[in-house]
Amino acid sequence: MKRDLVFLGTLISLVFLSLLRSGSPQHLAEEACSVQILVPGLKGDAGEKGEKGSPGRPGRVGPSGEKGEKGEMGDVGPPGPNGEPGIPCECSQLRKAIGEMDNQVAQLTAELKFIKNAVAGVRETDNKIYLLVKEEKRYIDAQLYCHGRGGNLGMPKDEAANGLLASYINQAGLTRVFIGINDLEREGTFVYSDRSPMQTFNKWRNGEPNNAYDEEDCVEMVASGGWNDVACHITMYFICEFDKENV
Ligand SMILES: [Ca+2]
Ligand SMILES: [Ca+2]
Repeated sequence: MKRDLVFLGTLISLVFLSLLRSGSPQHLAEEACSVQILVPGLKGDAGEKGEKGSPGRPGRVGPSGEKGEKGEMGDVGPPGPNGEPGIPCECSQLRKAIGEMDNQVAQLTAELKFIKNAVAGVRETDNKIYLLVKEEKRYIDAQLYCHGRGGNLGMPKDEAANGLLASYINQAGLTRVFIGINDLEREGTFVYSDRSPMQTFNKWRNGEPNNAYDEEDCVEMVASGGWNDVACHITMYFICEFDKENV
């Protein structure tokens, strides 16, 4: 192919030379330029395919889309996991405080009841105050109750005191109450609850004290003012007495 081209080029050169020799010098010069311009070389064969180019730059960001409509509310989600366990509190102090307050409330309630009883009506002599307590208690608890308030179970040591207690019981509509007499320490030897011995004065009912069932070591007064020994573990109302000088 190249050889053919060289041949063709040589042939064209020869044609030019023959034309130059046959024309005027000026004409020849113009002819030479014209030929060179007007006659391009033959088209060459297509070259080999080039290598793939580098990727182009990314395009511009497009405009924002239109705002969509608000969707409907979703369903309620499932419950979350359990939280971590709390820190244990120092409860022992609180429990102790609450326990103490409970005790105080109980104590105040008892005091209030005592005062209400007292306001409801006491009996008094020149040197004594008697209080009928309308709470059923065993002898020992009744004695503790009176002691706790600075007194004793009622101890009728003469006719006047005994009569006063009897009327107190009657006016309250009661039939019996504990009074402060017992033979707990020595069977058959009755003493007052302040440990003072029995004197000649007594109001034993007929046939009493009989220590029935071998268990009667405490004493009740009945509405008539008479005394009877009874079991200490039974419960009934009772009368407290207080020395005025101690109140
Ligand atoms: Ca007895
Ligand atoms: Ca008896």
